[in-house]
Amino acid sequence: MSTVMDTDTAVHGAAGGSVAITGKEKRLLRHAMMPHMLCPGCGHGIVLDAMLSVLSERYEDLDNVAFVAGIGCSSRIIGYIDACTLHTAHGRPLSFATGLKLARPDLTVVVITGDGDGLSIGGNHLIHAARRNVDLTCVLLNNEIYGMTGGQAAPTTVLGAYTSTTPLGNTQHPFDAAELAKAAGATFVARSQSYRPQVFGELFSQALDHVGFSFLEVMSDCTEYFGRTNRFGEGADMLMGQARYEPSIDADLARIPTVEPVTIKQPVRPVLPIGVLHRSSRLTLEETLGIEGGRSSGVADGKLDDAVQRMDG
Ligand SMILES: Cc1ncc(C[n+]2csc(CCOP(=O)(O)OP(=O)(O)O)c2C)c(N)n1
Ligand code: SF4
Ligand SMILES: [Mg+2]
Repeated sequence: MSTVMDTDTAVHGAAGGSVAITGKEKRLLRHAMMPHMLCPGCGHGIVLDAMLSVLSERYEDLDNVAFVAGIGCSSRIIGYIDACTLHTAHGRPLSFATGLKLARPDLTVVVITGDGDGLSIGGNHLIHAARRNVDLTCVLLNNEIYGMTGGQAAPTTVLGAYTSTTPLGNTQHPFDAAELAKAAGATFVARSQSYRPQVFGELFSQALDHVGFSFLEVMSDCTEYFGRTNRFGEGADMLMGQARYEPSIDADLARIPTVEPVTIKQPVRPVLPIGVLHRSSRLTLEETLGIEGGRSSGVADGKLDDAVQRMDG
């Protein structure tokens, strides 16, 4: 899984090529961590590049931005960002991030997680972070597999997909991560993909601007396990497979996901809506706790809702 790259070519692009990080975002790289460990063609590198690009536009330095991640190839990418980074236990980044945000409400807190980290072992933490509406941004890189540990099936693996734990094809239905976050109470929900880094950048920016729990799912590709095992081709082929997704960045809400029928004989990746899927306002956890120093949700002039006021009285 390791590839030797110098710091000018830190992030892989499609087909085993590389995207040179030469612009403003280069200063946000943690050069001492190079070479990175992502496989050629891995979608996570494209997402890291796009993320650095947004960060370099928004911030002079990352002194007030903290990244929290669990375990996985996706979670690993925070190690390459020159910011305050907390690499925590598998599935637990949202718990650590919640504690951090309550202790330091002035910080911008970004959680990076994977479909295994955030939906499997950490699924419970995700729904409760969304329910509490903690003011942080959670980016979930969904490559439909556990990449780091050898390609086991994840809760997002599509029906029929071959993985190391489903050698005869997956027989379990996958989660729709965005719908799950929305149902659990996330106040900003969006989906993006590594195929369209600019769309990712726009949605990531909106997620950072949003006050409350923002959830951004990014469809990414594990070339090494998911791609190879299912014969989806090289990195470029997998990226082109994502072209079937329709972006609708300004088409707020109300898009019904069109999931193609799949059979368990032939794995087909679903076509899911891309863009902002949900946006609402609720008091944040910091506000309901009366913690000062964070951003205001603007709901009811920052006053607690009736139930909480009755409790106080
Ligand atoms: C408590 C615990 N259980 C299991 C593991 C092994 N483990 C490490 S990463 C991982 C899955 C990561 O999958 P995902 O979050 O989808 O990341 P990816 O590598 O696909 O980006 C697992 C099962 C662990 N590190 N700790
Ligand atoms: S997610 Fe897959 S392709 Fe990417 S680094 Fe991990 S094993 Fe390699
Ligand atoms: Mg994964």
